[in-house]
Amino acid sequence: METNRPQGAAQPRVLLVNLNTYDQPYPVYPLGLAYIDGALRKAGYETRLWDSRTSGEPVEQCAAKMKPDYVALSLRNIDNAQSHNPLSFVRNLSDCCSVLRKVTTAPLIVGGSAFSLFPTELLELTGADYGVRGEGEAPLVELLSALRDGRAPSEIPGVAWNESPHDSRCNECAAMQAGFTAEPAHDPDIINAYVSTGSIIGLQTQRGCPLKCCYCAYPHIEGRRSRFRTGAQVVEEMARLRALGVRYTFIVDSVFNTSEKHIVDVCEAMIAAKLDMEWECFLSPRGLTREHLELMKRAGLKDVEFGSDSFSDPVLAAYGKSFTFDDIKRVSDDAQALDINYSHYLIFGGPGETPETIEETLARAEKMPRAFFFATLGMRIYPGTRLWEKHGPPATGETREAFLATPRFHIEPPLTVQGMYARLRAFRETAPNWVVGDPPPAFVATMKKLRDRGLSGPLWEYIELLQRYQAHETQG
Ligand code: B12
Ligand code: SF4
Repeated sequence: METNRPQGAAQPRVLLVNLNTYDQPYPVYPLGLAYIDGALRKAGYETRLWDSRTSGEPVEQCAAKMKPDYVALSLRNIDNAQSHNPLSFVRNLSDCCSVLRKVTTAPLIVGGSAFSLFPTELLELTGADYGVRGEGEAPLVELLSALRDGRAPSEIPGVAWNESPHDSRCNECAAMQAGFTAEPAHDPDIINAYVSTGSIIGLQTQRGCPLKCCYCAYPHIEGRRSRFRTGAQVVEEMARLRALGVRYTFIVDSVFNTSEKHIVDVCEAMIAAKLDMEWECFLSPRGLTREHLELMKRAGLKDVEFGSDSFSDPVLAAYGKSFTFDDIKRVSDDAQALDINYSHYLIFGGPGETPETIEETLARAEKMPRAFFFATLGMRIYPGTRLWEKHGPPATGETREAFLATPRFHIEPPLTVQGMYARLRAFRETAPNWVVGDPPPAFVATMKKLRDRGLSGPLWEYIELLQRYQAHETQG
């Protein structure tokens, strides 16, 4: 086995590892690791990012050459969150840890949104040494300095460690999570490789969501208190991305419209900067006015993903949403009037859903002919949510691991995944603007070809066109 630290090295070295190879709806650029990279460089570390998609060599070869002092692995997805076609990605992390152990004695440290959901379980399962839950920049820098100084890391907020072989522990995140402590470090080659596959590079303008939808893990991952970047900071990053060839970006905030002041600050800065960049984002129908949408459109907003969940008021209330169907209809009409493409994300089968409320949602969707719809079947049960308290281990007495190993979904009886899938697929036959769960393989292949030819953006109009053509072929 190689020794970790090369003789005479000035700066400690950190190998950053992005394991995400899932390509639906397209390969996703590792923005979280870019933030970690930025924070480590700012703190004086030498870094190198190994990306499962774009690095030409196996991770163990990269580690053997680099001889890192620490390895920081990012786990974005535990699974694909699709109840009718579940896929788990946990094994990738365990396998990667095993191969790395053969070539380096550097501590293996895991973080990322998926890791944050099951930190102690994932630490045990993968054999990694440490983990960081939630926002990673400040805790990781603190953890590395504790490890270098020989201090116990068990006092650091958000850090997970192995107390003994079968006793992994994780500290709560700091009550006032720090927010943005460094700018993300973007590697031009990696950005370029993602852009050339039609991927949409992410950009974050805020962290945290103060709302309490019954199933949503975002506040658990990012915290409840909103932390905002200024319009000037957002535009500075946009300009950097623009210089790297990015023309369209995805604002990855859990919800972009949490604060009117923030919308105005960011959009006005974008308008003044005249960057010729387009973008999309998640919006909540709650409190969203036509003036907000108009301002966002002037700032480059092209496509909106509304986290609507259902078009039935009793279901919206049971899901803990803070708006009604009237709000959804109003913001849809506004987006349409302003000629902004928009889609609704819908979750079928959660608490309060019945066969009748499903039909109500479908009937109301028909009244929005220019919208696109993304349907998820069943509600993934995540720790830190009300759904977890009611239908997860605290209520059923099962282990937390059981909800990690195989993705678990709540489906309100008497509904079933198969029944809902059949109903929605039948509905989709006459509604090509619907995507139900993951798209079929033939369809994925065509979308990949389009993206490889340089088409960027969400491509919803192509999805609709392809499905229209497919339906025509089937009839013919
Ligand atoms: C935006 C988003 C999307 C966008 C991405 C757009 C884009 N072009 O980037 C879209 C809509 C395409 C999408 C798709 C999917 N998504 Co998504 N997405 C998100 C969201 C809201 C934000 C992700 C993000 O970019 N955050 C900003 C970055 C900066 O934060 P971060 O990655 O978490 O990194 C921070 C920390 O995690 C940590 N960190 C990260 N890595 C590391 C490593 C180390 C060593 C350390 C110490 C720390 C650390 O520090 C970072 C900086 O603070 C999250 C929910 C959330 N609020 O986190 C879900 C989320 C990540 N998505 C999720 C899922 C499931 C998916 C899909 C599988 C859904 C689907 N079936 O289509 C796909 C998979 C896409 C893919 N190919 O990987 C799940 C993952 C959980 C799970 N079940 O596995 C999440 C958590 C949502 C949820 N359901 O709770 N997604
Ligand atoms: S679903 Fe959206 S609004 Fe609701 S808690 Fe999650 S991020 Fe916040």
